[in-house]
Amino acid sequence: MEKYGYRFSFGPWNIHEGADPFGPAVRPSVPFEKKLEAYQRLGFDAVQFHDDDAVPNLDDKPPAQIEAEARALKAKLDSMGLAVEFVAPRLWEHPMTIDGAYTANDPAARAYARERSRKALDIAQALGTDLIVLWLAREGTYMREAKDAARAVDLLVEAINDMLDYAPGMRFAVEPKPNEPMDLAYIPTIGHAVALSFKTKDPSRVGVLVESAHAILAGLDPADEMAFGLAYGKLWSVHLNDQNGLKFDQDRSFGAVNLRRAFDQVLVLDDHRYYEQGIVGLDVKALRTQKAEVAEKHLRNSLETFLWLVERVRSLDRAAMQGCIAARDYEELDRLILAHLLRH
Ligand code: 3MF
Ligand code: MG
Repeated sequence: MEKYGYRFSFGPWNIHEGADPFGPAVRPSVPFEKKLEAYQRLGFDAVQFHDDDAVPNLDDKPPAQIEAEARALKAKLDSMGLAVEFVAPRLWEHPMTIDGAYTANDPAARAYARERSRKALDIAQALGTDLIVLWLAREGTYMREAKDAARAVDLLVEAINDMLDYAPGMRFAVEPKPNEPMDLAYIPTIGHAVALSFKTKDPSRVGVLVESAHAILAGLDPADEMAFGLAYGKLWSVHLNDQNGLKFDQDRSFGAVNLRRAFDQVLVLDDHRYYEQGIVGLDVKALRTQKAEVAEKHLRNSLETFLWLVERVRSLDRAAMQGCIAARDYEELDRLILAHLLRH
């Protein structure tokens, strides 16, 4: 398969049992080893990890054991030719994070979050990646009056500064999402994340991850969110997927809802040579209706759609496009793009 210089990744959570808030699992769990085989079978290059995907139950393990398990995992991944894209501290399941992690009102909860983050950094270093992703899942409110939203920004900066000090070789990509699980998140967009980075002690090591669905849920265009990150040299990862309007986070296959919106994301990534700096992550979930034996097709489809769109981007008649732009004939430009996508 021609990959146009791109490398691809997903996380073990993207092969999923199909449970949702209203019903149980509908497919058996796929053992981690089997998931790793799927990466190879589907043509992926790298794995994304939550800290406890890499080292299960890490809250109950001493640092030496955490490091030994992470090193054993790294050896296995090396033997399979798989890289590690990033590690993300999972700060949204433990009882200590019920009311938030870095921004919890309870100082003991904030201390837990920092301690857990240091463990995630140890794991990332043992796995040989320099990238940490911070999805700030519970950093926000259900009840606006319960917290001071200005102080929350300072608490986030303090927490990131702590990680910057702890691991001087590591970079941090903030993954904004406006809602879910919280009603209102403190860092809902890429603009917020970029601003946050400049309040930390080393902005050169704090960047962003754009997830298509999260941008759409914020009422924004994912391609423009990517462009904003690129303009600051801070787009260090992407979670491509799709989303049908302002609903729950759907993690639909890339391009499945709005092909032109997907094209625009590939256009901005390709024009700005994203393939030279980052891996294309696909944060997609199989539909709950999908039977177990075909519950990987969302990954195959998303990767293939991305590559089809790279081909469409690179074969676009740029002179004709520039002609439309110069003439300010945007209806003609509209037709040119649609005709090109539809191969007319
Ligand atoms: C939630 C997400 C998360 C993050 C992941 C890595 C479970 O909407 O997108 O996926 O991407 O935790 O940061
Ligand atoms: Mg994501």
